Amino acid sequence: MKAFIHPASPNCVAVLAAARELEIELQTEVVDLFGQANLDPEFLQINPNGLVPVLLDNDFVLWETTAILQYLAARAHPDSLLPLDERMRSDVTRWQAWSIAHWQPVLQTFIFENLFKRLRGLGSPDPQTIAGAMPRLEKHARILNTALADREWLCAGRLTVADLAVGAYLVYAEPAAIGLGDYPHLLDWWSRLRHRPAWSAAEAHVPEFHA
Ligand SMILES: N[C@@H](CCC(=O)N[C@@H](CS)C(=O)NCC(=O)O)C(=O)O
Repeated sequence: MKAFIHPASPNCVAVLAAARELEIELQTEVVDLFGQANLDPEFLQINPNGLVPVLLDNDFVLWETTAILQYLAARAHPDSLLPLDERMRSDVTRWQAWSIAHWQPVLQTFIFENLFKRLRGLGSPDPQTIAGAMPRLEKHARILNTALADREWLCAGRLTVADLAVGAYLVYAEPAAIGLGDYPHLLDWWSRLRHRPAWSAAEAHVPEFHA
């Protein structure tokens, strides 16, 4: 299988970590997002959204990280990162959906304001945007922290693609100054996740940005 990726992409970190956890040999091709190669007509044929990651399994083209993570898991080792049990699998899907709907958008706000604006010379963070996003960050960090209070992993008593999906954007928590000190269970879980060899290897290619 092959994946179109970019090393700075949190979603790609999740996909690369999943492949390593599942011992899938994934050939990778970097799409130069900074040079807008994702908008080239050839790439738009592969993903009309012009986004990475994209997975290719022979003639099957799959975009959207949620789908890619589930596909890799189901293909490689059924009942590992994606449980077969219907309730457990739905719980995994629930956290992936929650991540897309609530968690990633609020983290993206902080990443854009506190990190990418600086990197791209777009000016200082907008205090009103940050203040407006803070209640959403607190609400969702609290939900995640509470869910993790009595367990090591989000679902099924083991690592699943839910952890990979929810963890993805935290690769930028520090350089984007996303304060998570009030959420000890969340931080313990994040530390467990990022210290797994598969995750560390996937994250190793993320450029180092400093706060
Ligand atoms: N919903 C998509 C989002 C993918 C996405 O936002 N990819 C980013 C990198 S993490 C990207 O390709 N950005 C390029 C751009 O916005 O031009 C998914 O979950 O795969």
